[in-house]
Amino acid sequence: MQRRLEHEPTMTDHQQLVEALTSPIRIVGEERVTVSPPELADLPIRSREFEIVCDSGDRHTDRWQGVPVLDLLERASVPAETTHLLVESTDGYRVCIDVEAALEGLVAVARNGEPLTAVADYESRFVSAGTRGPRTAKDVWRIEPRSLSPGEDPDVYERFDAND
Ligand SMILES: Nc1nc2c(c(=O)[nH]1)N[C@H]1C(S)=C(S)[C@@H](COP(=O)(O)O)O[C@H]1N2
Ligand SMILES: [Mo]
Repeated sequence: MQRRLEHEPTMTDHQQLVEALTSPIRIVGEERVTVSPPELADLPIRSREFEIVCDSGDRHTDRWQGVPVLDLLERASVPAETTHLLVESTDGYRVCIDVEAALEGLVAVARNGEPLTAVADYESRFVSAGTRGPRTAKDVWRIEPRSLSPGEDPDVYERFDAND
């Protein structure tokens, strides 16, 4: 199946993006599913612009290309009461993101049309609107919907000390 990334004249072909993905992504919803690299390659790739807020307060707007988080979650039946997503990286890094923001996000494999493997030392990155830089987890391997009670602090589910 031939697909195209919208609005990205510099985008290298889809095949190159897909071949860059070596690691499956596990989705732990009501069902547990593992989406293998070939299955990831069969999901639509979308191009979306996000503003990422750095720790320093700087803001960067880039156009990211990747697999919509929603498309991944739909494979695993996400409970209606979900409030947050735990997004875990292969290095043990873990972030806890408000589900409303996360569902509009991508597991990106390219930035501004350039495959991440070509411009960085990671192959995927979780990105969503307004997400602070430290919460854009690289090399995503697991996504788990969680239902936090009102007033519960999402930060306690996170692990930032994996490395930087
Ligand atoms: N898996 C993983 N993702 C990560 C990190 C990490 O250590 N591991 N560091 C985070 C932090 S603290 C920042 S500021 C950004 C850095 O992104 P950059 O390399 O594009 O500057 O990635 C974030 N994503
Ligand atoms: Mo950071």
